[in-house]
Order: sequence, then structure tokens, then C-alpha cells
Amino acid sequence: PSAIIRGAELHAGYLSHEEQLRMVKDLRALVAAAPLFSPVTRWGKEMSVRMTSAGRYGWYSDRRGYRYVDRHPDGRAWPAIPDSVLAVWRALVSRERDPDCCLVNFYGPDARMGLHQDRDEADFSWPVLSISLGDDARFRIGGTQRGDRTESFWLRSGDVLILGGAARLAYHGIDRVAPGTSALLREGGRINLTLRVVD
Ligand code: MD3
Ligand code: FE
Repeated sequence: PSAIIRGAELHAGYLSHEEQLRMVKDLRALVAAAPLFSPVTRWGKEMSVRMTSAGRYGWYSDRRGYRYVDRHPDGRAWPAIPDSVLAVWRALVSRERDPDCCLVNFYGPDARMGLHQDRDEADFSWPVLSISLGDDARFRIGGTQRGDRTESFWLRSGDVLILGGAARLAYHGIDRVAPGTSALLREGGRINLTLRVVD
């Protein structure tokens, strides 16, 4: 890794431009099979980040709360995780076990993700792997308690972040994206992929 920040392993510039273009092409097919939607929190508020998933499970939220589900809200099964994405997991995390879920987060210019923990998965000994594509984003990470001091850094297109060990249960979020900082996506914005073992 190029840096370790609060236990998070940053592989800055891990993906070449060609690899990023390949991934965006695969993600366009993914989104055609599983359209982006705006999850609603249990408080009835629409999230500013649009989402979809691939793999055995996808992440979903509505007024009943958030959970992993085996189908897209339109009733179709989630598409397979693209090989271009699996290759990153296999190189950096495991050749033994593939992830169950690839959550796709799309950030327009005003999207944000508040500070939260990811704890809906059964086994926290598996890390979460995150891939950033498109515009730069200000990422914030703290400790395992909500009140712990936080640190922020920029995530840029092609960066890979691995959250394992103590960082697996760290509070984290996206404060803002910086519009127009990348030309990778013709529509602009930012895509974050997170690969997870769910059960
Ligand atoms: C730290 N996504 O989908 S990725 C999420 O950029 C999420 O869309 C952000 O937080 C995004 O849940 C941040 C980096 C990340 C992902 C998972 C983590 C950081 C994490 C899990 C545990 C600790
Ligand atoms: Fe998260």
C-alpha cells in the first residue's frame, strides 16, 4: 500500500487508465441489468447517493430498515460481479473466496454519505475492498466509537482502499465530491464499488 491511515490500506493509483475504462464499460452493462435507485432510510428520507449491486446479495434500504437482499427492487436477480472487478479482490484480498456483494454507489455533485459503520455482514474478519472511479471525493475515517477523532483524505479515480483489521469497524463517510476533477465518466460524478463477504 502507498499509505496506511487509521488502519485503512490505501493503494493510490492502483488501476491504470485502461483498467478504469474497462471497469466503467462493465459497470454500464451492470447498471443496464440492475438500474440505480435511491434507497430510503428507516426515517423515510431518500439518500443522496444512488445505488445498485451485483453478486449473490445486494444492499437495500427502505422504511423497514437496511439489509442485504437477493434481488433488485424490480424483482430480477442481481447481475454477476464483473471479472474486471473480481480481479482486484483476487489480487489484493483472496484467491480462495470471492465476495458475495459488489455495492455500486453513484455520487452526483451534491451527494454525500454520512458517518456510519458497516456491520450488516456476518464475519468482520473479511475486509471490505473499495474502488474509486471518476471525480475526487473527500473521505473521512475515525475509530470504532462515533465520538473518536477523525482524519480525512482524498480518494481519486483508480484508488483502491482495503478496510480490514481494526479499520473494518471504523466509522467513515464521504463529506463531498469535487465536480469536474475527472473525465473518466462522460456524465461526471463519482462511482465507488465496495466488495464484501456477506455470509
Ligand atoms: C471503512 N462507501 O458503501 S468507501 C459504503 O465512497 C461506503 O461510497 C463510501 O462507506 C463510498 O458503505 C466509502 C470506503 C469504505 C468502505 C467500507 C468500509 C470504508 C470503510 C467499511 C469499514 C470501514
Ligand atoms: Fe460504509
